Amino acid sequence: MAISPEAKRYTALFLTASFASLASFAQGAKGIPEPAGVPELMETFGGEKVDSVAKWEKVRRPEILKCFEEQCFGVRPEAVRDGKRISYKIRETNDVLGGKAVREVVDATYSGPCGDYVFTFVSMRPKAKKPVPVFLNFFLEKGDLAALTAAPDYSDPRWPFADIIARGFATVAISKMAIAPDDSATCFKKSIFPCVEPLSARTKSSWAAISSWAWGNSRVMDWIESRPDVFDAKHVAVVGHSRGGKTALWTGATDTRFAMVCSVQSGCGGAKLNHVKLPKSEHISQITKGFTHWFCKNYLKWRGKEFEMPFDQHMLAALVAPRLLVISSASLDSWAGQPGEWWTAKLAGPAWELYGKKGLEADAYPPVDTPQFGGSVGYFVRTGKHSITPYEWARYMDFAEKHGWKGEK
Ligand code: GTR
Repeated sequence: MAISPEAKRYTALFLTASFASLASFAQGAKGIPEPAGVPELMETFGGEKVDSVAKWEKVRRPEILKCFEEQCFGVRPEAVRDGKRISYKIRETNDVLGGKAVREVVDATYSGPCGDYVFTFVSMRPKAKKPVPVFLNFFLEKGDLAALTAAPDYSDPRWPFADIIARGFATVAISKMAIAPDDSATCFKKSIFPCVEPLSARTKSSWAAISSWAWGNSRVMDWIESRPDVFDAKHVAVVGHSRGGKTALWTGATDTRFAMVCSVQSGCGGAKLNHVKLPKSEHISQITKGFTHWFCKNYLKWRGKEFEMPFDQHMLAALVAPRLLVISSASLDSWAGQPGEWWTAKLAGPAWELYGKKGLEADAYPPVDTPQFGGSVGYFVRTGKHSITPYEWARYMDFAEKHGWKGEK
């Protein structure tokens, strides 16, 4: 994948910002900036109070979803709204991890109005006697699936499948590259997009990369559901780091079959609240310059207008209710705006309360490496920099087990 000069500048900016504030949040709770003017979660855009599950599910949830579609991630064309145009073929099956697990490489074919599109994903499951929960890894693998599919013993700390299998869970990984390449030059050309509709049909609210990646996650979910003999489709988590974390949130928002969503350092456009001043963090003006292909064009109009936005990321997070949600940050990752991520977790809580559940059970920003896992919304900040590590994976499995997910070896 060619990296544009713009993207290189952007990466440099990102690194500088991260290192400039090493100390900012290492010491914990006190002194995190307070948000101002946050849009009311439990009030409709028309000003009506939302005080019941019925009102939430019939009015507020759909209008928030529509708002994020039209203003942020884009609206999907009719021809990708369901999984009906897809077929799956297992290309390869191997025994892995000394015979403890089975690996399958799956080719999915989407037959669109404008052409066929084939994408591949990889599944690893323990040789268990009953169906097991699944952790879907939306993976930021850059090599167009080469590493994922090349060798059965492939290993990567960002996808510690041996640890996942050891706890009796299955895991499936799909690369962002499988659905749409991550650069504005080719994203809409050499991808799922032209098989769905002609490029000339695109408008300011058309779906973009993040929406297409989330769509891919849902198609993996279809496949998981089609294998009730081995997978427990009622317990599937979607995990994603950074741009993958934004994708994980949008996956959970648009597809309620996912029982758990894990957003890892997803920052701007993901879990970072906009209505809070965090000068060292990424803002909409920056993200839409470096990564125009992630969002719909309407999103550009919010550049520099964060405090005027009638919607914010706590509303996106609330779309996951009443299911499980973990938002996590890294101590050195101020570019992702850690306190803004905590505020999103906190302010989404009333959606869980409607269902008689608890959101984030915490009143202050936590010290590092101290998960706040009391409610159905969890939060933690890991010591270290912007990445997903086995630490994150272990915490997500802890959270799942705490909520009754059972592995089986
Ligand atoms: C950064 C970008 C973030 C984040 C990240 C990533 O450069 O500014 O929004 O998504 O990349 O995906 O690693």
